[in-house]
This record gives sequence, structure tokens and C-alpha cells, in this order.
Amino acid sequence: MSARAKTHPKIGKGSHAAGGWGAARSTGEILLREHVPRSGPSLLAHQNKADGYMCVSCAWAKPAKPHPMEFCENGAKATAWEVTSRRADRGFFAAHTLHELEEWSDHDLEEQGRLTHPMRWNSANDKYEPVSWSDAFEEIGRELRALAPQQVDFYTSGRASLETAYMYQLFARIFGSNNLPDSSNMCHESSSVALPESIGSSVGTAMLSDFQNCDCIFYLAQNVNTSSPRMLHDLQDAVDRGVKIVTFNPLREPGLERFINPQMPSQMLTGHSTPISSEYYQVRNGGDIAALFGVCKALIEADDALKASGISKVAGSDAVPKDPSNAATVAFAASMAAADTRHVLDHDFIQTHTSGFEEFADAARGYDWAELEQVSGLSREQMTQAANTYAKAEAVLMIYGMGLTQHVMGVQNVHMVVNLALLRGNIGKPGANICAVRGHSNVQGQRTVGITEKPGLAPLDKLSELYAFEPPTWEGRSTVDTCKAIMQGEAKAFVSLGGNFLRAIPETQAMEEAWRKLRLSVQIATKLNRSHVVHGEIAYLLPCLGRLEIDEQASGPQAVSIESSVAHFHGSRGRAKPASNELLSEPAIIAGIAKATLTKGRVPWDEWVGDYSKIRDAIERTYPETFRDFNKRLFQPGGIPRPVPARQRKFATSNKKANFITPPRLFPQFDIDPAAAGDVLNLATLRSNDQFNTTIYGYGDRYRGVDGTRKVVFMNKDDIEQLGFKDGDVVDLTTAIDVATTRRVTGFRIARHDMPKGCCAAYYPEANPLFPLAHHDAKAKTPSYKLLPVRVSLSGVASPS
Ligand SMILES: Nc1nc2c(c(=O)[nH]1)N[C@H]1C(S)=C(S)[C@@H](COP(=O)(O)OP(=O)(O)OC[C@H]3O[C@@H](n4cnc5c(=O)[nH]c(N)nc54)[C@H](O)[C@@H]3O)O[C@H]1N2
Ligand SMILES: Nc1nc2c(c(=O)[nH]1)N[C@H]1C(S)=C(S)[C@@H](COP(=O)(O)OP(=O)(O)OC[C@H]3O[C@@H](n4cnc5c(=O)[nH]c(N)nc54)[C@H](O)[C@@H]3O)O[C@H]1N2
Ligand SMILES: [Mo]
Repeated sequence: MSARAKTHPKIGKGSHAAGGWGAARSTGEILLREHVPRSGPSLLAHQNKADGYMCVSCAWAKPAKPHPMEFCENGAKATAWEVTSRRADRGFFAAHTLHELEEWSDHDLEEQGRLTHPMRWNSANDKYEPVSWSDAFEEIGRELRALAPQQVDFYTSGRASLETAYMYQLFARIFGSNNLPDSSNMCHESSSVALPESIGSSVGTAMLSDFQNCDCIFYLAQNVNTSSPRMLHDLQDAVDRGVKIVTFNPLREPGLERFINPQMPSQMLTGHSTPISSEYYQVRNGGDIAALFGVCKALIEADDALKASGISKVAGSDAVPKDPSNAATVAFAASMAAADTRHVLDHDFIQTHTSGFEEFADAARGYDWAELEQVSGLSREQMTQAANTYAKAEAVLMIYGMGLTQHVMGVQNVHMVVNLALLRGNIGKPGANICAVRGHSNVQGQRTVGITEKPGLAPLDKLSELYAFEPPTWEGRSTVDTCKAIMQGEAKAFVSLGGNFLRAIPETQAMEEAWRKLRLSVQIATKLNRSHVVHGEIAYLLPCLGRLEIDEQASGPQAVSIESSVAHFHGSRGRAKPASNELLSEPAIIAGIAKATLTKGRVPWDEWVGDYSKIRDAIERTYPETFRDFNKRLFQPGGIPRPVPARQRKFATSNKKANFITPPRLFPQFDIDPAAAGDVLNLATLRSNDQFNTTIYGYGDRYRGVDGTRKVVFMNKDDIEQLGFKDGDVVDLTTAIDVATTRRVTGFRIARHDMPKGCCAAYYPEANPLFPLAHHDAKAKTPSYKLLPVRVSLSGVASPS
């Protein structure tokens, strides 16, 4: 696979299995390419171990009994990318103007290596030039003090530790601002809104042990082989125990089909793979509400039929309902009978623990199969088959990712997952839980320690009591609101704790223009990216230590902590030599800016920086139940479980029940001229196997057969033909909604792919200029990155509108 873009890229068949030699080779390649010091491989032996460091790639669970090598191909890439020998040092910045760097690709910018010196942009020569830390803090403080708190936004990407995130939100609040947008706003915010309404928990309820206790997994909208490959071990073990995995995904992702475990010599030598999904449903993107309604309808109507037949305890084949309404229901009820199932639904659970069932059941009964089929792209038989498998299982684990959350109806997608779980009490018992697979390695934890724009979710009274200040009570800005405020000129300063905001957000073009009007941009980062190159009037680039590096402070080397996808806290100790002597840790940088900015609040910033265990004590004082004995338990194998009441069927909703919440419709309504709707496809944006978000390791996607380019649009073969194209044609994509503004990306190559008709897919962030800012979930404001109506036209031949 290529680290560079090629003039003649190859697009062919992808792999049919995840893992295997492809993964092993790719790991070796990046270690070499990044000139990782010889200590690299031994460093990897400490990845995700109780005495080591927590991987900077995904947030997947860290088992109490890890594998000898508890890392995956992508975890190794993320490590190599951080401990690389390459440097974007003074010499590099002296040689390039920012105007010049604006022409560089995402890959080429980051590939320069680690940032080494604090830098300030010099308007006279358009270059970043070295500056002392004290001068940087002093000017940033002065500029921030000159602004009203409402004019400043403090962004967090999901990689910073719990300690850093806690300090950061405290700094923002003492400064007077709740403008704390974060990457989670673009990611699992739909879960953060939907799950509290449904089950009274802001996070998923699943634990690693659920993989050992379930007998079925519903796997929706997550690409395990790329986004959380270590989970494949858990899935493989589950399959070996006979667990059925039922997958809903428009694309046939190899990791959900077959897995060759690179850590099992028997599989590596023989090429023998474990099949993962027992049923694979290629739902249309945006079709999940319809698909899940279909599954629920099949269950509810079979239950109705059994009830109508007077059979309460089903046994034997005479359990076929007397007055069957149709053949499929009969077959289903008969199969329930054969399985000796008492009820299709768990009425005891529904009665005792839930609210809203009748309304939901009526809605499910009310939908026509034809409509559910048309919207989901699945047949009635497929939805009934999924229901059948579901109903035969005693404990079903629900796993989902971005394919559900990044939607105009993202919150309702998550509600539907919970609705299905509630029908058979599949929550809060061993093996039966909700697993929202998080993205960044500490994105969930940052929320736990106060990164939120919503004052109601932060412990304001406690912060006020501990640090003697009046926290602001106004609603702050989430990511989309921050973009709006920047475009309207209301936001004047942007402080970024990691991330690549400009490339991660929608509405790329207008945002880049607006971004240049910021008075101040401050970027705390490890590597150079476009959000640093496009910048404000006063611009700072402040390089920090990464999590893998030894963080030496007054009291000695420090540890930090993170929260995993399954809500366990883990300590992490860096082991690599810092990339440069000039680097400061994230806590030290935040303390430096805070001290130079704040004139109030009683916070022992220096003491905290000298000894991070004191920050953890402060976190424990702020959240005594969640972080009980935090320092003492920091390196506990398997992590510190965070209390999640829904795990014990205690639902902290307003009515103390788990709620069935009925989505108002199956699919969003888009404003598209019906006469011109025929050539519209629904675009989903995807990650390749060679990127971490906007960090582009290379130009390949082994699993989807792409080599040498990222400008690809995956399409169904009938769509390619009907729209008059050929596989390999070079095309432009144009947004088909909100057409008053033309949003277009050019020069994408058509790649025929096994996916439903009416859908297409392209990579993130290359396709981000297509997304209108207002195209998001109404409540969560999560951009609808998995569903956007677009038109395709031959490159240079403009599409109709
Ligand atoms: N190597 C690597 N690991 C990562 C990341 C990375 O970029 N690279 N990013 C991290 C982050 S921040 C996150 S949030 C996660 C993201 O991890 P995922 O949740 O896996 O996100 P995506 O890769 O964007 O796409 C998810 C899947 O959704 C499917 N899909 C798209 N639309 C729909 C739909 O409407 N319905 C259904 N059922 N499926 C759909 C796609 O085909 C794809 O398989 O991964 C994290 N881990
Ligand atoms: N179209 C489309 N857009 C999307 C998505 C999508 O699926 N489709 N996904 C969305 C999602 S789920 C997410 S989470 C966002 C991600 O958005 P962000 O979190 O903003 O972006 P990243 O690409 O993860 O940020 C990469 C940068 O982080 C910096 N960095 C890396 N490590 C560290 C560190 O240890 N400390 C500091 N301070 N900086 C560090 C480096 O400078 C690197 O260039 O993008 C969103 N945007
Ligand atoms: Mo994410």
C-alpha cells in the first residue's frame, strides 16, 4: 500500500478477511518508514498493559489479562506516528511560508514529524518563528483578557488525558466561558443525547465480560477492522463460543466477515480465518430506523400472534397461532415455538422497567412492510430473519458506531437500538448491554471530567466551592455553534487542545475564510496540520509531549489516565524519550496560559503540574463517587469500573424507567426537487484503513482495494451504469440540498463496490467541503456525515444544480 498519492492509482478488490499478513506487513512498514528508533518494538510490548501506556489510537477496552501483544495494526501505526524520528523543527519552518504550506496535503503536513519548538506566526515573512514559552503565555494571556469570555472558544480533541481535560475546562470556566466544543460533538454526541433519554446514562452500559456472556451480538454501523481492531479478538472468542453476530452495514467490511488473528500462528500459517457475522444485512445508509422497525415489527407481531392463539407457554409444533395474519408471522411464531420460547417479548421486563411500549408497538404494527423495505433496502424476510435470531437469544449485546450517530436522525437511530434491546430485556444483565464504540482514546473521559458546553452537565457548585469563583451559567457553544460564531465574527479567539478542527468540521470552504479573521488562534499540538497553517491574526503553535513520552516533572516522572469505551479508567505511563527538550506537557501548557490569563480563582496550578496525582485528587474531590480512590486504583489491571447505574437496571431518567422512544419518521425529509431527485445518491463518509481521522498515514485502503489515492467515490454497479458512468471515471460530487450555495469536490474516481443502490461513499476529510453546516441532528447537532444527498457528474461537467 502506498504512502504517497499515485498518478495511476490502483483500485481493485479488497480483502475478504481482516488481520492476517496484510496487517502484520503494514505494521512493519510504518515502523520503518517513520524511522522509529530501535526501541520501538519493545515499546509496543507495553501498549495497553497495566504497567504501560494506553494506546493513542482508539478507545477500545483494555483487558485485565492482556495478550502478549495487546496492540493492533492501527495502534502500532499511531505509536510509530508519535515516536517517529522525523521533526518539523525550526529549520523546516524557516524554509516554508504558511502560504506555501497551504498547498500541502494533510499527509505531507503531518509527515514532517513532531513539532519541536513553540512558534509564533510572523506577519512580515509569513512564517512560524520560535518564541519563548514565557513570551507566548504572556501574549496569549493579554489577548484573552482583552476579549469577553463569550468571544473565546476552547476546543478539545479526544486524546488529552483526564488530568489535562479537567484543568482545561476549569481554566475555561474561571475565564468565564462555557464555550467548550469538542470532537465528541461530531462523534457520539447523538449517544450523549439519546442514551440519557432512553436509559438515564450518558454512556454505553457494556463491559468486556458481556462478550463472554452474550449469545448474540447485533453489530451496527461500525467498522471494526479499521476503527477498533482489538475488538476482533473479543468477537472471535464470541464466535468460537457459538455466538451469532448479526451485522447491519451498507458496505461489506472484511473485519465483519472474516478475521485472521495475527497473534495466532495457526491462523497465520494456514490462512484459516474465523467467520465473524452469521448474518450480514446491507442496509441503505440512513435506513437503520426502518430496518430496526422491521425487526421490532416482526417481534411484536409474532408476540401478538402467539397471544391471540392463547398459547402462553409455548411447547411443540402445535404452537402455531390459530388465526395467523400471514405466512411470515406463522413461520416466525412456529420457529419461536420450536425454540421453546415462552414469549417473543419479555413482558415482565417491559412491565417492570419500561415506559412507552404501547405507543412504540403501535407504531411498529402501523408501518407497511413495503415502506420498511423501501427505506431500509432490506427485504421483509431479512428483517424477520434478524428478528428470529434475536428472539432465540437469551442475552444480546448491541454494538454500534458512527454509522448511526452521524445522521440528521442520529439521536433517533440510537433510540431505536435501545428500543430493540428493551423488547427482550437486553440491558443490565450479563451479556446484554449497549456498547457505544467510542472514537478517540479518551473522548469519553473528557466528558466525565467536565468538558461540555452544557452548564447543566458540569458540577458548577462543586467547582465554585473548590476554587472560589462564580462559574458561568450560560449555555456554551458546541462544535457546530462555534463554526457559526466564527463565520459570523462573534468568536474572536480559538484555543485548541489537539485536533484538526478545520478539517474535521463541515463547510470547509466558508470556514477557512472565516477562520482567517480570528484575532487569535492558539494550537496545542504534536504534529503540523491544516488548522495551524490557516490561522488567525495572532497565531501560536505550541508543541506538547505525547502520551507515549516520559513526562518528567518536579516530583518525578508522571502518569496520566484515560477512560475506555466500556467506561473503565486506566493509568498510563509514557516510556519514550521526548521528541524535543523544548516540549512542555499539556498540563504545563494549560497552567502557563491559565496563570497568564486569569485574575481570579484559587487553583494551585504549579503544584498540580509538579505532581499529577494532585490533579487526580482534585478530580476525586469534584466527583467523589465516580473517582473513588482514584490514585490508589490507578493501575488496577482491567481498569477502574465507572459506576453506570443502568448496568443494574437502575434507570436515571426523569420517570426512572427505561423509555421506548418512538422516532417520528423513518427517514429525514430533504428539500430536493422531486423532478430532479432521480440522480441523487446518499453519500456516507468513511475512514480508510490508513488514517486516524485527519491524520493520513498513507494513500491505501487495503480492505477496500484502494492503492495510491484517497479521492475515490464508491458506488453500486447499477447506479454507475444507470447514471451513465464507467468504473474508474473521474467525477465531481455536488451537494444536492441547500443548493443556494454550490458545494463541490472534484476529481474523484468511481470505484465499483458491493453496496446498496442509491448509496455512495467517499473518504473523510476529502469530502467535508460538501457538508452544509446546518446539516446535522436537530438535538445533538452531530453533523450528518453518514448521509448527504449528492449528485455525481463527469469531472468538469457541472451537474444540474
Ligand atoms: N484506525 C483508525 N481508528 C479509529 C479512527 C480512525 O480514523 N482510524 N477514528 C476514531 C474515531 S474518532 C472514531 S469516532 C471511530 C470511528 O469508527 P466507526 O464508528 O467505525 O466510523 P467510520 O469508520 O466512520 O464508519 C463506520 C461504519 O459505518 C458504516 N455506515 C455508514 N453509514 C451507515 C448507515 O447509515 N447505517 C449503518 N448501519 N452503517 C453505516 C460504514 O460503512 C462504516 O463501516 O474510530 C476511532 N478509531
Ligand atoms: N466527514 C466526516 N467528518 C468527520 C468525521 C466523519 O466520520 N466524517 N468524524 C468526526 C469525528 S468522529 C471526530 S472524533 C472528529 C475528529 O476531529 P479532531 O479530533 O479535531 O481531529 P484529529 O484528526 O483526531 O486531530 C489530529 C491532530 O491532533 C494533534 N494531536 C495528536 N496527538 C496529540 C496529543 O497527544 N496532544 C495534542 N495536543 N495534540 C495531538 C495532531 O496535531 C494531529 O494533527 O472528526 C469528525 N469529522
Ligand atoms: Mo470520533
